[in-house]
Amino acid sequence: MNDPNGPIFWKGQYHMFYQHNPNGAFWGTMHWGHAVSPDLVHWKHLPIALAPTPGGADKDGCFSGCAVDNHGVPTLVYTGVSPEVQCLATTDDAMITWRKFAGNPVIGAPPSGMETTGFRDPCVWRAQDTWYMGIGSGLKGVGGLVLLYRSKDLIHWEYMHPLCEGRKDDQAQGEDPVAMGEMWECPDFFPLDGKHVLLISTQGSVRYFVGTYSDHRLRPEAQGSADFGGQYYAARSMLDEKGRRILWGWIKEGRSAAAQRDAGWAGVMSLPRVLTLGVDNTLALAPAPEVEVLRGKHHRFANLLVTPASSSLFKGVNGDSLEIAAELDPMDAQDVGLKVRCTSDGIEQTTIAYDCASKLLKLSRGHSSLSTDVDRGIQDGPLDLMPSETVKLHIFLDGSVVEVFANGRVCITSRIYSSREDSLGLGLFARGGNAKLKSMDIWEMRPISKDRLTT
Ligand code: DQQ
Repeated sequence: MNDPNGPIFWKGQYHMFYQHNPNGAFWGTMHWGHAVSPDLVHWKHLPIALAPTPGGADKDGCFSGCAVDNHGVPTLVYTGVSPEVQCLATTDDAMITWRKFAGNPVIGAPPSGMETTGFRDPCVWRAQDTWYMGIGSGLKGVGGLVLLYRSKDLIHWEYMHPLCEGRKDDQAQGEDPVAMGEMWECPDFFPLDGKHVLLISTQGSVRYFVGTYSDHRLRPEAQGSADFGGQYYAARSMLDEKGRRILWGWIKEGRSAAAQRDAGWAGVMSLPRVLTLGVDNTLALAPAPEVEVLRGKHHRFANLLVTPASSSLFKGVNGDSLEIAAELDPMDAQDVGLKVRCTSDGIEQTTIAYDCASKLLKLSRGHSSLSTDVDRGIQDGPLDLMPSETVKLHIFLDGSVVEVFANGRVCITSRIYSSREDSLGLGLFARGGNAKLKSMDIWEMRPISKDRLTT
């Protein structure tokens, strides 16, 4: 799988679609896979929702898009290729069999006169009696943009203007809009806590713009990265029955194409992340509390001094499926953090640490694996602590997946491929001074596949 597509809460269930190649663990012949869940945690596969139609507008693939409720009719809006055009498909309440609109494509080309870098991944919403569609695009040498269309019926669309462009606002903030991505993929646009948010995926990461939406244009007032790992991409959100804005992302692989084929699978969906606005209109992300249902055996530690000499691993606490919530006071240490997926001799280990001088949260994979065929770079994100603020890490380990949430505002999603079976240990470390572990809760997580739900 790759991109999440059209997540939608429908008749009491969470539906998730995703870019899927049924022919193997490699990208190609894009279909829409489909899964359903009553609780965001336990999922059941449903039949493939969309497949390319030979000779049709999507003959070369059903690319990313969204799902909307069109007055009671679930409707998928997606990009057919090639060329990139926008298509519709509908179903009934059961959401099993999808029928493509006979008049596809509903938008057959970008606005005339525009030489776009791409024209795909529609995001559709309704305001009063009008539908709006943002389409991911860009202009070579200028920057990415989202093209805005409107329609009364989802079928006849009129181009308006860009919803948001890389060029102006980013130049004002000193960023080179071309370097920031000449093609904005997978736009996702929604209101949040009194502002509007646009997410786009470009240059390997998901960026957000938070701002004011008026005259059908988004004027960004803040921007940032939804995740700093560089392995979280093409994120899409949904609104659930509780009014929460929930974000899903595709977690990419960090191993060779051959290893992916050998494994028989590639790509994985992130945990659901609940979005809110943080201070200064930044995006705050937290794991959905529903995930707590998988918590098994619990361990707790508190008030431990961590010194540069502390090197032992916690006894009796290990695993490759752990939830860890730790609060650390860096005191006078230069950096402080956790070692995870660690062998007792320390030969394999992954560190997640706060570097006080550079004010960076760092996930280091230099020793994550003895394999030479996997990603090993350091992934980092800026975490500027306020005076007296401690480092609060919320970490999920799940096989090769690591998802880190720091202080509610910085996420790093990564992949590590331990080669030793005993890379399961957990420890703390500090360098350049002493730090304090204020508290740490660890839960061994139960796999959903062995859990109670069978429907
Ligand atoms: N993946 C899809 C495209 C999208 C890209 C194709 C982003 O629609 O732009 O699989 O990962």
